[in-house]
Amino acid sequence: MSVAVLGGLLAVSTLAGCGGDKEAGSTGGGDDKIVLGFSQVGAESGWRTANTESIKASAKAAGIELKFSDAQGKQENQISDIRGFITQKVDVIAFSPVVTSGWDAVLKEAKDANIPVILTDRAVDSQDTSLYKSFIGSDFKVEGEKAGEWLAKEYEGKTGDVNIVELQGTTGSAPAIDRQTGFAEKIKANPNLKVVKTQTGDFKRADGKTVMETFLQSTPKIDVLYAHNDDMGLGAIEAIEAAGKVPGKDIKIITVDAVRDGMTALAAGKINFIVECSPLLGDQLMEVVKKVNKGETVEKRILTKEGTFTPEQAKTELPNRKY
Ligand code: GYE
Repeated sequence: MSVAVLGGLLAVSTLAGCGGDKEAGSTGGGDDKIVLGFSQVGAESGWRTANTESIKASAKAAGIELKFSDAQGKQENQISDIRGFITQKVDVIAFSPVVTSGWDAVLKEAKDANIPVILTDRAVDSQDTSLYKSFIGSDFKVEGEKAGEWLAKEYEGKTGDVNIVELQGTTGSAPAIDRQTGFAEKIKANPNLKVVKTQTGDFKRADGKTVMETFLQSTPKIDVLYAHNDDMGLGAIEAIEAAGKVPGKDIKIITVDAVRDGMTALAAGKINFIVECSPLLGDQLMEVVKKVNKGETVEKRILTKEGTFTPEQAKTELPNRKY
């Protein structure tokens, strides 16, 4: 396996047979422009908004005609979007699967129609990986591990129970599954670190707030909140403050994404640690769209490069933040 840096993204090359079954410039909008059908999850978070903007801007810059649809968080909408793109004979289909399971039938329909599919952001659990050409996005398990490592270090050598509550992302989505697993693996060496409550907040700020309210009511001693994204963490902060507690002090907070609102709360000390997850996938997606449209072989897995931030680092980074 080779690893290369491509335009700020890491490409892990397994070169699974991707080319050949699609002719250059075939079908689509009737002129030379590539037509890309993109089915987006929805508009649930700041991350998603930045991701949508990135895809739209990059398509424009690349001269690709984008047919964009917003599935409003529903898998059935994504499936009908994809079927619509097949009927319209777009050149390439890309989508960010809301959940991991249940895609095989529609992906098979796209394959039978000879339309290449690219996954962006989130993974599917299909065993048949020939159903898509490439998967561009983050390693969510590593993100969970980074969150867990920070916490394990924070409580290293200390005694007493540490009660952790977890706000999970959308149930059944790749980031919710992997961020939970990676985190759990890294904290298990210290038996003091206990996840006492875990519940979905659907990656949304409003849900993060209401679920945190119930956590606060049912669990008198909460030491740590691990939220699978900034938005849920920000909603939870409102609930924590309303309960008369100080976020970042009475309750330590770890989130994932590092969008501007999250970084602002981190710089203010209301969040203690953020694991970065970049939504800027547009340019890389358009490069891969052009290649698969020509029938070229592409990297099967393209990994986003990302870091982590402490409050001090957030202060330095904030003026440069693009999303
Ligand atoms: O972390 C969250 C969004 O799939 C990586 O979805 C994405 C996640 C992101 O709603 O904010």
